[in-house]
Amino acid sequence: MCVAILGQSNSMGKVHLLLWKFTHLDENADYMLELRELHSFLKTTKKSIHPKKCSRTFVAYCDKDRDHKISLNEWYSCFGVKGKE
Ligand SMILES: [Ca+2]
Ligand SMILES: [Ca+2]
Repeated sequence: MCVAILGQSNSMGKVHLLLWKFTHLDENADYMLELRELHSFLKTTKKSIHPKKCSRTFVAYCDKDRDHKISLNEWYSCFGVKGKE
């Protein structure tokens, strides 16, 4: 299950970890995660999943405004964390 990666991290320091991961994955530093950038994340997350297929599922699940990119807010809400007000 691709969605299983979402429950991977514990609540302790989750926001901090997510922010670190986001900026780490955001190679071109535009504060949006594209499919290409998510591939490397999914590749390192679990070897048994198919990166291509799962990135699509991940984006479809998290991309609320359907621009095929994950913003920081979408990233947070996707992992069950509320973005900073
Ligand atoms: Ca980016
Ligand atoms: Ca989006």
